[in-house]
Formats: sequence, structure tokens, C-alpha cells
Amino acid sequence: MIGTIYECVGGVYTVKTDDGTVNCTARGLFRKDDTLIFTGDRVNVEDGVITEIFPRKNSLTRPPVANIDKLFLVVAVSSPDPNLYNIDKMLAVAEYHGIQPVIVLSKSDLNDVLGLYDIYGSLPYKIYTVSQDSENDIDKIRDEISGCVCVMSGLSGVGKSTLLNRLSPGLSLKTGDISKRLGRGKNTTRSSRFFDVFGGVIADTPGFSSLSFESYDIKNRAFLADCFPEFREYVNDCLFSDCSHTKEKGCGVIEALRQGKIKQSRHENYCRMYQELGVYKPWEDKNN
Ligand SMILES: Nc1nc2c(ncn2[C@@H]2O[C@H](COP(=O)(O)OP(=O)(O)OP(=O)(O)O)[C@@H](O)[C@H]2O)c(=O)[nH]1
Ligand SMILES: [Mg+2]
Ligand SMILES: [Zn+2]
Repeated sequence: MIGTIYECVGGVYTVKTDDGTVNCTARGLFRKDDTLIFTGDRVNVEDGVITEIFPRKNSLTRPPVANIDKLFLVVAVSSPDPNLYNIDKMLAVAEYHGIQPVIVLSKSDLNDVLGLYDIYGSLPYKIYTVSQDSENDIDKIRDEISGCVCVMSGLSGVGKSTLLNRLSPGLSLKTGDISKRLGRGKNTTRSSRFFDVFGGVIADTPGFSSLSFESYDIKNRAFLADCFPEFREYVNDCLFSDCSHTKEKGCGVIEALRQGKIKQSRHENYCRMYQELGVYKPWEDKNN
């Protein structure tokens, strides 16, 4: 039987097949060689045991999901405060894996969205706004899900589960408070779980507090500039073909930044990521 993993909790996998939903375990071999099995994986099941994982078109480890078309990056305008580095990292990670990012600004009842619009409004991404007391873009987000496999992603407490409950009230997902002391969410959602809604699929996922590139497999920083769509039209203007676009003379990206065509914070975060990624050493790569 072939099916799709809808949830993984403590070694039990909920698999949806044409004949219904079954709870399965995984073949011992997968555990032995540390093969990760993700929500979204297409698998073969025999007698309640997953025997094969089919090749993925993409996968993320935080949130842990596979075969995704769209990533809704939920960013609260306040509580928790937006972290531009996290936003830019997540957008780059999605681009790297061929996943279409959609930005959702949440909690717009708490603060102005204009600052974030100023930075992200000119990127080739759709941006929607949601708040607990108005319908805003709820219908448009429903339309985005239709026909796609989507994932909600964002810091703990930004309102991912709350948004899903708004989109589809029957889901009744658990939501949690923000810690007053720490100003962040309490990791209320514990697993990545798919839901069939509006002719598509969407995963609620555990929020994160920080990001690391190792876990996302952006291996080679030479590809990083390509994950910043607004850089693409300027990279061919650089004087040096191996330009890193961080500080070189005659760099087309830096010239575009100087002319205000690229946002300061986006370039700063690009440089920070570039440093963080370091030089790719294939011989140290366990997965090669
Ligand atoms: N003011 C305001 N609060 C909101 C809004 N959306 C969600 N909240 C609150 O934010 C808190 C966190 O919401 P959740 O939906 O649990 O957040 P989450 O992103 O799913 O968090 P994790 O599961 O921990 O990753 C709850 O107290 C919600 O009531 C909003 O639009 N406005
Ligand atoms: Mg949640
Ligand atoms: Zn350059």
C-alpha cells in the first residue's frame, strides 16, 4: 500500500492511503541507519510497517516536513517581536529547496505592519495580513492552500495554530500563551501534522526559537545569492565572476544596495548568513 505520512509521533506514523488512514511503525533498518521519516513523505506500507520511503522533491528538518510546495512564513508584528535575521534565513531556506514562500503578518491588531511591508513588499512574494479581530486576508490564504501542499512555519507563539483554527474552525487545534517573562511562545504544537483543507494540504508545525543552517542543508554558500530573489538581476553586473557580494569593489549587488534598490537589512543578513555558512568542505559532508 502506498500512502503519505500525515503525522509522526514517538515512532508511530499516521499514513493516509487510498483505503483510509493507518497507524504504522517503521522498518528497523531505518532506525538503525538514522533515516529520517518526515510528515509529507510518500511511503510504502506492508502489514502496518513502513518498508520504503520514496524519493523526496524536498525536505526541511525544522519544521520537519517533506514534499512541500508552499511555505507560509508567519511573522507576528509583535509578541514575539519579528526577528529579521530569522525571516531572511527562512525565506532563503525555502528558496534553496524550491519551496514557494508566502509571508503572513500576524497579530496586526498589536502593531503597525508598515515597517515589514517596507522591507518585504517589494520582493516577489505574496504578503497577507491577519489579526484575531478581523477577516483581513483569511479568504485569500484559503485560496493559496487550494491544490497545494503547504506548511506553516514561524517562531513559537506567532499564531500558526490560531490562524489554522481561523481558516478551518473544525480543526480546534491547541494554542498557547506567550511567556510574559521571556516574550516568546511556549512550544505548544509538538509535531508536524497535515490537514486536508480547501482542496489542499497544510501542516501545522512546532515553532522554532532559533535556526541553524546545518539542519537545513544549505551546503554551499555560493548558492546563497540566488536565494535572495532581488539580488538576481544584479549579480551579472559584478566585476569578478566569483564575487561574494559582501564587500567587493565593482559588485553589482552592492551598487544596487547603494542606490536603494536592495534593502539594507536584507543585504546585512545575507552577509551574516554568508559568514555563518563558511566555506563548504565536501570531504566533511556526512551526506556525500
Ligand atoms: N493579539 C493577538 N494575539 C494572537 C493573534 N493570533 C494568535 N494570538 C495569540 O498568540 C498566542 C500564541 O498562539 P498560537 O497559535 O498557539 O501560536 P503558534 O505559532 O501555534 O505557537 P507554537 O505552537 O508554540 O509554535 C495565543 O495566546 C494566541 O491567542 C492575533 O492575531 N492577535
Ligand atoms: Mg502551534
Ligand atoms: Zn557582487
